[in-house]
Parts: sequence; C-alpha cells; structure tokens
Amino acid sequence: MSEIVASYLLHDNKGNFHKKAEGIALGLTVGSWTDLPLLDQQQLQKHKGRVVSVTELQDCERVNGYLGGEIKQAIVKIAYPTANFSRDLPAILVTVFGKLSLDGKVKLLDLDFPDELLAQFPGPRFGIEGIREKLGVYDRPLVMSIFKGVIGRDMTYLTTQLREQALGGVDLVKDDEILFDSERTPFEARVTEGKKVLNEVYEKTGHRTLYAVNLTGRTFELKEKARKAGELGADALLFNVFAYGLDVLQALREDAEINLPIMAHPAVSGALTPSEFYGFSNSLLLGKLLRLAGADFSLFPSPYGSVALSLEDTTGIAYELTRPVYKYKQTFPVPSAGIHPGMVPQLVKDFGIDSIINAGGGVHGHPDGAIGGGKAFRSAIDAVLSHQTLSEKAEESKELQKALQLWGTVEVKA
Ligand code: 1AE
Repeated sequence: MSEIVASYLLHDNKGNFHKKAEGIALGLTVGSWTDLPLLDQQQLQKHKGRVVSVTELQDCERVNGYLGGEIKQAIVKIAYPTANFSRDLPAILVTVFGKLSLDGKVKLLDLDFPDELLAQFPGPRFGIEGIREKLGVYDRPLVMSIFKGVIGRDMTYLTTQLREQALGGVDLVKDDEILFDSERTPFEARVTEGKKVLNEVYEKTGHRTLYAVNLTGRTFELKEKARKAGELGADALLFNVFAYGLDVLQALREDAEINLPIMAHPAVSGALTPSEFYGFSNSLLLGKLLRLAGADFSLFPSPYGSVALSLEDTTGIAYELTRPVYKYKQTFPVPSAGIHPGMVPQLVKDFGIDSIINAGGGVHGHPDGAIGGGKAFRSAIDAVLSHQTLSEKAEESKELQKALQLWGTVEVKA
C-alpha cells in the first residue's frame, strides 16, 4: 500500500504519546475503528492511518522552564494511505496537518513521499544547472542584489538603481518583495525597461545580469500576467508564495507557456515556522515543499544576518533543496537578510559554491553606492575561492576594503 509518512514533534504534560498517535492516525483517516463491524473494517483497511513509531525524547529543562511544568516530548511518525487524497499539496497538507495543526503542541517536521506520489510534482523547471547556463557562470556562488527604497519612485529611479547594481557585477537583481504594481512603476514597464538597461550593461561590459520581477496581484490573474512577462522578455519571476499558497506556485511552474525561473520569497512564512512547538519545520516548508512545487530559488534568512534562523534550520533547508530526490532538479539556496561582504567566507563555508549570496543594504549601503557594493561582494568571493583572507584581498580591492571598514568581517566558525 502506498503511504505518505508524516513526522511530528509533540509536547504534552501527560505524555501518553502512543494513545495520542493512535488518535491522530485514526482521526485523520477512518475515524473510530474498534467499534466498526468486521465488514466495514475490511472495506476501510486500505484507508486506515498507521502509527509507524513513537520515540520519546529526554526531558528538556529549557522547555520545562518555558512552558512551566514537567513537559514530555516525542517524535511520532504516522503513515497515511495515498488512497485517501488527491494528488495535490492542499489535499496532502489538510490530511496530515489540517485540524491537527490546531490541536495542541504539534509541529510537522517532515513528510516522506512515496515515489509514485513524488512523480506527480514538477520540481524546478530550470534548477541550479539551468540558471547557471543562463548566466554562463559555473564555478562560484552567484551574487544577487535587491532593489531598495523604490516605493513611491518612478521608472527613472528604478532603472538607475538597476543599472548601478548590474555595473557592480551582480548576477541577479530582484524586485523588493514589497513592490507591487503601481502607476509610476508598472509591472510591464519594469520588465521592458529593465531588459533594456541590462542589455546596455551587457553590451558595455560583457557581464550578464538577470532581473526577477515581482509577480503580484489577484491569484487568478497571475498566470496571464506571468505569460505576458515572458512575452515581454522577463528573465525570472519573484513570487511571494506563502501569501498565495504552494499550489499557486505549482500551477505557475506547470504552465507550459510560463517558461521562466521562479524565485520563492519567504515573506509570511515566519507566521508558520518559528515556534519549536507549532507549525512547520523550515526544512520542510522552505526546503522540500518549495522544491517539489517548482521553485528554482528559495530565499531564507541566513543564520547570521538581521532576521536570523538557526544554522541547523538553514543547512536543513539547503540540504532539502539540493539533495538527490527522485527526478527533481536542484533549487538554488539563497541565504539572505542583513548580508554584507564580511560574511562571504562563512556563507561559502556553510552553503557551498552552489548558493546565492543575496543582499540589499549590503550592496546599496556601500560608501561607493551599489556599484561599489557589488564589486565588494565579487572580490570577497574571489578571495574565498583563491584561499586568500578578506584582508589580503582588500589590499587590491578598494571596494572590499571600504566594505570591511564599514561592516567588519565575520570570523569563520568551524
Ligand atoms: C529573507 C529575504 C531577504 C530580503 O528579501 C531582503 O529584502 C533583504 O534585504 P537586506 O539584505 O536585509 O537589506
């Protein structure tokens, strides 16, 4: 029988986890069981949830102190027959974590999909390999910068900012996720004028930069808008997936007429993941499920920036985005938020070459502006790849020197 296996972290002051697990396995599938007539039991057997394991964890003083009392915790695995749901993420999520997400201290840690179910999901269209091919860059982490302070501005302001970012040598520029369609900076003009600027920079410097435009608006208008963006020559789409839902991302990915890489922004995911007692694990939501639904890039807060996640969470996300799974291409991990050039050695150590270093303030806040910021990041990457320290490299790169003077260097932790 084909089953999806969900792993949960449970906290409870009574700690009768076997009973609780049985309750979940039956409650989310066939309901009551032992009271059913034998014939019904035979008919419903293939729909019945199953407790796979219950592993009680050691008491944790910190959790006891936090919740006030002697709290028991356990990891519980439950298998749900795939016969119970249609082949889509909304049905799967409601089965494994629908009402259960409202029922006490339950955190969904992971989902193990059987191959026949995995086969229903698209995964990224381009993935790391496809994005590298578009850029012709294969041997270093990519650098991305973010438009900043563009609300209320006009196209001249935006195109100037785009030009400067590209001239700094960044590989990608993304819209700020809070930039929506406006009269002064409409979606279509951002695509066409952005393309013009980036082509000019390419003609002048030979450096290719891709621009991810923010795909926004009502859900049922998104496909049409994304197709239009493709026709106008857009490079990529930024998408606030957690404001819309994973299934919307999947629908965009699966549309054959939307042949564009999709960059998933984590906005709103912080309402679903940060508690250690409730919600989703980051590795599941920002890692496994985003990749399954088709994101080519997954942005997430790095462990050492302004809105930090733990190192364990971020490396867990990156692992799910890149490990070999079924037929899926790899999704680019994009550790973000509060990133500056002094963090590059630690970023490369933690996330490797196949990652994207993404910065807004760390590019625009450079004393020489966005051009200097981009150059400082590129020099920092060159330093790491040629086994130089940042201070050594700063002797030949004045942009890196100024960045280090302003932001300092993060000491690399083992
Ligand atoms: C986690 C997403 C980061 C992001 O979108 C953003 O705008 C970061 O800006 P900075 O680099 O923190 O200024």
